[in-house]
Amino acid sequence: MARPARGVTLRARPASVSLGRRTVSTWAYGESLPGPRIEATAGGIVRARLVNDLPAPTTVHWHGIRIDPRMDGAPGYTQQATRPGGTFDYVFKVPDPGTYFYHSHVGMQNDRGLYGPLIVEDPREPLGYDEEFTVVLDDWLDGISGTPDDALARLNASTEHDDTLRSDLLGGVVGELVHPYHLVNGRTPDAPAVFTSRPGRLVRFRVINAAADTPFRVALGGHRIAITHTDGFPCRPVTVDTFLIGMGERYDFLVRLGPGAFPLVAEAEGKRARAFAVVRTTKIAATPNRNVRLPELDGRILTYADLEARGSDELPRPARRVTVTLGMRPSGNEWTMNDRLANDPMRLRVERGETIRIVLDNQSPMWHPMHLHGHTFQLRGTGWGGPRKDTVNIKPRERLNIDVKADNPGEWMFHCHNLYHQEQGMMGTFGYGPPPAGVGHGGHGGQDARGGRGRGRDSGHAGHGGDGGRGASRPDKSAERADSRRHRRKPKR
Ligand SMILES: [Cu+2]
Repeated sequence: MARPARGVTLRARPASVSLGRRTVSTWAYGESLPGPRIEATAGGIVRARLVNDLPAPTTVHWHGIRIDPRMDGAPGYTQQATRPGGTFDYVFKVPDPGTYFYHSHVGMQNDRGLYGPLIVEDPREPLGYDEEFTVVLDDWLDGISGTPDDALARLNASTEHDDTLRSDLLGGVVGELVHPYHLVNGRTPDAPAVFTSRPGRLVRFRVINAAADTPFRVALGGHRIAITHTDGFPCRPVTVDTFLIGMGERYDFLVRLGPGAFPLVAEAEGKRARAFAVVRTTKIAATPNRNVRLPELDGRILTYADLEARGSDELPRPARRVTVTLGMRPSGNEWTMNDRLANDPMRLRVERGETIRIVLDNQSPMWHPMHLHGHTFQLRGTGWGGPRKDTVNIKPRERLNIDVKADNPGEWMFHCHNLYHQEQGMMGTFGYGPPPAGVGHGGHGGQDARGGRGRGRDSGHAGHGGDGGRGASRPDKSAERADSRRHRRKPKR
């Protein structure tokens, strides 16, 4: 019998939080960074009251959950942002077990402290293990080198990318900026989080990348690890030395711990920086050096081709395909999906019950972690039934197939989880049936925060197409104000 999670209050507020040696002013849920760990059981209900004590509107998005669209925290799509002083009760079922997280979905707020883990337990957990640790990774600048909004403004004023931030693994430039710190569970490497266990214990690690702009390469010194899940869903276990985790992705792994104190390193891929924690199983072992060179980081690395969904998680074969081309405008700071920006987004139209294949075609010069709300898709190639995921990394010049079963009607965001790219336009819509007319769709009074124009274009290359924007064109000035201009238009250069 599923047990409902106890109700939790998320009080979004300006706060001073300690990163270990250093205290910063930021926006957080309560005083803690990450926000409180929320636990539920698959099939159960999560109840969370958002209290907005911020000076700006905010929402909570439950990343990866196949959720009731009214509870998705996607401003302009499924609900209005909660205004300063307001509250919103998030109450929703969690259908699938696994490792998830929650975060604000307004503007750059996710690059502050507004995120936390959401762990959904399986009442029939097939894995046996002795204990589990949750590892939330982040890149941090807030309160140190200005705010994330300042960083975005600097990027918007520039057309350059930092060519020194490179990774072969990701096919070129990895990110837009180097954050001053990289964190494990809110702590810097000089005052690291310590996970205390005992030798011989079999431990499940749940790793969540909550960063805005940083992919991490993760390894545990002195151990090989068995990857068991990605994005909440189980996969056939694969033993590796290290794995890459993009923003918005999650990986679970199992490891039997040896005796000692071991570095848990999350190398900021291509950025010459790292997040660091310690896994300690004996009291006497010396604490590992935070700059230690780990051979595991250069060892056998997980690839998507290693991952296979459990048979019962296989999706039906798709009946049709649409292409989503990812691009960059010559400005260098506008990122497109099917040549459109977030303020006039592409819309993939699906019909309830069908399975479609989205061919992601990255014609832009950077990799992107693409995230679909409300669904988990399946990666598929020739002769390969890959993992179920909700966030997938795609390199420049790469094409990937993601199959989606349309079983959760609504208007859903489909976007890059590099927060800077998202704010620079890389946001589209995955919607059921004809585009909803004007405002008030979704049964929850949600306003279209991007204004009326272009609310519902179908622009999948081979989609149903043809209802481009009809019934979607009621301009709404008030909606323009709705959520702090997250999709403001750019001046022409
Ligand atoms: Cu991107």
